[in-house]
Amino acid sequence: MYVVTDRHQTGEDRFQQILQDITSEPGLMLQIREKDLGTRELLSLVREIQRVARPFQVPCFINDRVDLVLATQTAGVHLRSDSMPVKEARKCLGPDFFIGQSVHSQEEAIRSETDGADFVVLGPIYETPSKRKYGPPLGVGALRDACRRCHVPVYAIGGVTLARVDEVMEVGAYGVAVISSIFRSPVPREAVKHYVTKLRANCP
Ligand code: TZP
Repeated sequence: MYVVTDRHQTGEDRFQQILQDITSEPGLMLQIREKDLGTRELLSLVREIQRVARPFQVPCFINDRVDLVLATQTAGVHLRSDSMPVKEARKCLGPDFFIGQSVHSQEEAIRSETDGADFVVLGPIYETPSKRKYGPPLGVGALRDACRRCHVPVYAIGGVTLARVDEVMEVGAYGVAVISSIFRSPVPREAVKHYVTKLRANCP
């Protein structure tokens, strides 16, 4: 379960509270995706999140910022499709950090894998207000094709809800990446718990 942060969906206070609540749930990875923060603000947010996430060994990924990954020694970087190329990021990070990448088509997913990404996040699979700029949803058919062709884990993102977990896992997704169904949930910790239970039930 890959939870992607968006403090704009909650407000600052609740955001911190949610992170504290969910990080103790097993089975979680976090992507810190606060793209509008300046370097120093982002650095202190990462350190704050590490403080709550480290005791539970939650792997944290920083969106786009290879430099901050090195500075804070988080698990790895999450590249956008227009970030520094995977190969360049690998040169900076070496073999000991993970590199994930957001992709928006099967072709991008395969390229990302060939370039050395450790996992890809494909979407939007479903319609989502969180991200309209990538156009219409790709649908589960595209997810199925990407999962068949990629060897690295493929996470489904975009409009994923608890009710859709079975469907995306059935077509071969390794897991799901979500924003609003956690950050807009009235009880985020319970929501994470339900996701993890459902994902585990779908594991071979
Ligand atoms: N990339 C593709 S869709 C998306 C991102 C970051 C937004 C996912 O948000 P939600 O609220 O889980 O649909």
